[in-house]
Amino acid sequence: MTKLSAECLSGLDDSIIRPVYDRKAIRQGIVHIGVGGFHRAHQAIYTEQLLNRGKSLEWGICGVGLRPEDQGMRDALAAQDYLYTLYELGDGDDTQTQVVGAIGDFILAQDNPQKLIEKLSSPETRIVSLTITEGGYCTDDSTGEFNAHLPQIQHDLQHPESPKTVFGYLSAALKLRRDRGVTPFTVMSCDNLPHNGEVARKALLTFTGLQDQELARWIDENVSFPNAMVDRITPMTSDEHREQLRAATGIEDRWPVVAEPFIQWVLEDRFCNGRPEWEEVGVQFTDDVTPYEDMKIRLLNGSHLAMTYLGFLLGYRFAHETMEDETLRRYVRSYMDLDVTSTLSPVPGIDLEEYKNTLIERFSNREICDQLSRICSDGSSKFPKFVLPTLLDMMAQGKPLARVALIIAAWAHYLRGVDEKGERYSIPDPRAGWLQEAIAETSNVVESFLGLEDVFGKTIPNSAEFVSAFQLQLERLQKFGVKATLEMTLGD
Ligand code: CS2
Repeated sequence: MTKLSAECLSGLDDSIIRPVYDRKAIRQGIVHIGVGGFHRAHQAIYTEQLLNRGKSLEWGICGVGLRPEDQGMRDALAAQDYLYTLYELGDGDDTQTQVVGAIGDFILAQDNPQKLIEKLSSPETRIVSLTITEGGYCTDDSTGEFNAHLPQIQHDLQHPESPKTVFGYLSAALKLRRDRGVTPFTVMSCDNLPHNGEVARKALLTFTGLQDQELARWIDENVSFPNAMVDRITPMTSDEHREQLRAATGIEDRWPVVAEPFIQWVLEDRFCNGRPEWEEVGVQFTDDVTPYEDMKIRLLNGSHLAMTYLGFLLGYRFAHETMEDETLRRYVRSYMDLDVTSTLSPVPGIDLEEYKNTLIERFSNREICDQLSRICSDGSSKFPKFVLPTLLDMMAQGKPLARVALIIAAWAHYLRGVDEKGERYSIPDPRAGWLQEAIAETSNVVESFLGLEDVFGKTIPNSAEFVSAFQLQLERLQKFGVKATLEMTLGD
């Protein structure tokens, strides 16, 4: 067994890809906030590929954790010279192991907020990228407005020298850059939100404007916020994954990342302070990412929600199990074909039929063991981005709503916290209490649940057609269970 470290690299098996560049010579042009599995399987890999070609040597990555929980990742990476293993698992013979060196350092904000502000202000830092989850942008889904009243935002407005949120840090660093005459960095969101760059921009400008209007104006004029579509299915790393990696390769890695072979990134080319030559390693640059992000978020992330709550209620715990269930698989495919597709504009260079076939194959990947609990998490933030835009378009088109209503009814049913096998589970959502209170209103659950305005907005609960479709599906689930409801829905 080999504990992963810089020293052990040369002794690894020849089949394992590893950094072939001098890590000490790399400068850190990118600071990435939110180093989870996804960043390490996606942006860091594109960047690593460039470094391995001897290119973009000024674009190494410094990881940042803003939350106390990020200490685990920092400690794991620090103990192994910030190296980690990407364990790529496909259903065929496309397994690949790669030790990645692109992340060269990691700052845990709570250790020293000032150090982080200085790092972000350094002229060497030219891109600040983010994976802070869909909910991390503190934006009200029903209005699109920044939620300035949140306690952590209020804290940052009152204590600009020791912030807690991403907006406090970005704002403090950009102020220093402006005052010192340093070119600002690009803010690059890599989260699954429609117009993620635009959302990041609006949040940062609103936050900053509450402190310093002139700084907000300067940011507006000088900082760029490219929109991006990002894609790679990345399960949570489990102990089984760690063990599997160890058994197959001899590498003992405290926190490897497992991912499918598929990877995609479509990115707007708007960088105010330069960027790596990512186009050389497969990133597609475009002027307008909208058709790509609509396609990806509505078809992939939306279908994930379509399969996950129903699958979990049936007692499945992994994505591939839901695809092995004929009825569920047919339901997911018909949601894609009959509901989502008509809401999409043509996507340059992409054949949607083929795209959807590939999605079903990707969801069926048995090797990565993608957890439904991961996909079920944070429903209150995911629905407004992944499913409700499709529903609103379908309502406007006068389409039948039974299939899409079932996704939402399944979520409501799942929130009771017990599956059809009688197994109890907790709800992985920061707003779990609030959601569960709404579905506990047994006298009028439809009204109380769809009345959650932060999630559903105003138009959806006011549609008599949708409300009755939702009510019917919820009643079916309660009376007849998931299987029969699916059969009835497919026959509707
Ligand atoms: C998933 C995504 O969290 C979710 O609900 O749909 O994490 C998904 O796996 C990625 O967006 C794939 O790119």
